[in-house]
Amino acid sequence: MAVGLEEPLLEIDEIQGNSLAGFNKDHQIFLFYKIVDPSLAKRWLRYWTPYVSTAREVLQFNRLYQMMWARRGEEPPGMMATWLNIAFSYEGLKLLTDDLVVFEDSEFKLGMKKRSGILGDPTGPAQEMHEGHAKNWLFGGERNPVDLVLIAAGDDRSRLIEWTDRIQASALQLPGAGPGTGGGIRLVFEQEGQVRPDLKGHEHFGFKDGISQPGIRGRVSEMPEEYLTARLIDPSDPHAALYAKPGQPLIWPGQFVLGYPQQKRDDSLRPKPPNVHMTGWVRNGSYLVIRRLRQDVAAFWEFVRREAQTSGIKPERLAALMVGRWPSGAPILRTPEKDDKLLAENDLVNNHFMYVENSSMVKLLPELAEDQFPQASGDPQAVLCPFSAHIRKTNPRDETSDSGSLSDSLVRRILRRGIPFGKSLPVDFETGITGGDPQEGNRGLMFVAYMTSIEMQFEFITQNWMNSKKEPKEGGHDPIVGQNYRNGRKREFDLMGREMVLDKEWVIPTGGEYFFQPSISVLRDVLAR
Ligand code: N7H
Repeated sequence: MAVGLEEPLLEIDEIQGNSLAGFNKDHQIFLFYKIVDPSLAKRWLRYWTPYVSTAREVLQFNRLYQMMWARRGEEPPGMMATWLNIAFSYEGLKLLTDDLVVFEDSEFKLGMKKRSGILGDPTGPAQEMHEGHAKNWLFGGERNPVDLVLIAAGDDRSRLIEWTDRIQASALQLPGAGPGTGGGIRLVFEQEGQVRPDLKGHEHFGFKDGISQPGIRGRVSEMPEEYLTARLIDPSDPHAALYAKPGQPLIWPGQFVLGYPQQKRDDSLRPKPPNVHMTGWVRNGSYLVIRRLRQDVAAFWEFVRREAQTSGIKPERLAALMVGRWPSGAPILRTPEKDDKLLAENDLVNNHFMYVENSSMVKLLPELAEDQFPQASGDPQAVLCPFSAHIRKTNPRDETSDSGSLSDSLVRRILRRGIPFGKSLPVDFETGITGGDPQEGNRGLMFVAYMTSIEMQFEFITQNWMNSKKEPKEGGHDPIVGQNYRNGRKREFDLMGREMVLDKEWVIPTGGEYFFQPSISVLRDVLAR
């Protein structure tokens, strides 16, 4: 296909694995460090650089795993891997190199703590007691800045812990390291994340996550049609030029990794060349946003139960309207009245809908089963799915807004790689009653996202859409993650013609930072040298 031939060859031996390929592991450990002695820290980095997983390694493992899974119909036993990626805050980079003119992203340079107010977090002296105030963060806050993060991921928890223990101990074993230097680095915070054992792939409120991801354009070998993202639409269907599979638009890789062609607002087929700032040593690197979001699961479902009683809408449906998907992941627009687990499991169907246009049959490759489920009707007046439902806020798809049209929503997309942390609290979706002890454990989401402009992507979604009552379409704040720094932090949400006041916050930022995840050669030849 002519368009495909023009897609760039991605340097997957240079790009770290969690961005383009995604670790996709049940267990992850995040180690946040402060650099106390740059030359010792460099030695330590030099030692670990060969262990940093590349996009090629992760991609090949994931493909083999999926291939075996598909043929056997069950998880291939004993097939395991342990992955590692490393990223740096701007302050961390400053300690390791002088060559920093290459960074044009001023938000990255400022760091998350200084942008906390822009993100809607509680700031200023009057809010100092609020858990979400940067003074109280567990890392990245005023008292606990971080210079680098290691993300380790694996299938087996005990092996992963063994591996991260080795990483930590290794710093002290370096020649020249002593008790005073801490081996060049000091651990600021450690967070373990894990896929929920009771509800795999679901976040703590109970909803399936990680369904909607951009289809990244680009090839991974010299072969003209070996794409990073599998193309599942028959080339005779015009959708094939724009979508990898139904509901997964193709986006130029320069939105996620620096140095590649970028998405244009007005033309999805022809990209914009990368600018000069993106081609220096930042090439093959990505900005990485990590935000530890504590979730108050009991408070969320208590609100849902209370509103269900007064509105007559059943708890499960009410919560689904706040998210835009049912707990199984089935989108409201494909099944407005009730959850449909079969639809949710079918990844050729579960993301195939728009907000304005009706969805229609797409011709798939001959070996794939056709979409048998009722198609989605467009919902331009938000009769079926509220304008402010979380997924409609964060990705308005074909809805026009003050910020632009369909292709504008494509330039805002991010690559989400988050994982839950903490012990689950079981929820009965029918009644909205939560079990367990809500006080026990501290649970939430390690929000992890890759992009090439923090301002235009993560901050734009947060500030202009999730935290706004009016954009992309008037209908209140995002009821899941939106924050309102005014009005006593109360949020408002229009649900089927009723204005709801959300007087409690159930997603609270408890730490975070903006990082840059460099290419393998920059890690080896610049930062570790
Ligand atoms: Fe969100 N949730 O449980 O409601 N998210 N999110 N998110 N989120 C999504 O479609 C959730 C957060 C996005 O393309 C789903 O893959 C929770 C932040 C985007 O249609 C669910 C938290 C930001 C999408 C959740 C949280 C985003 C998305 C449906 C915090 C950005 C894709 C699964 C604790 C700044 C939308 C899916 C699309 C989907 C939930 C955080 C963004 C269930 C609990 C901070 C872009």
